[in-house]
Amino acid sequence: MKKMLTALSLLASVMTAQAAFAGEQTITFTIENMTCASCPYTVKQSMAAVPGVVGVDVSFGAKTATVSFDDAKTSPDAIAAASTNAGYPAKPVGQGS
Ligand SMILES: [Cu+2]
Repeated sequence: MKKMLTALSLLASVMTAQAAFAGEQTITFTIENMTCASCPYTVKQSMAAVPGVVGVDVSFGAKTATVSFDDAKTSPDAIAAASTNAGYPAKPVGQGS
């Protein structure tokens, strides 16, 4: 019971935080084909070029890219497409394959 209450209050605080940053979301993608240390740079540049993207953090080790974006200006699909078109297929984490 206590655990559930903790989870609920955590959820409430997350929702409050999202309201404070209306429109800005963060999503993590898995990135394929990153084979050398300069690949993350290419992925970052291609994602950052999408209008509405606020920030990109690419991890070469984890093969992921965490992207902050304004959901009024772009979408996860558009961001993934930018990386995919650059030769690095991107898929949102947690949405299967
Ligand atoms: Cu490379």
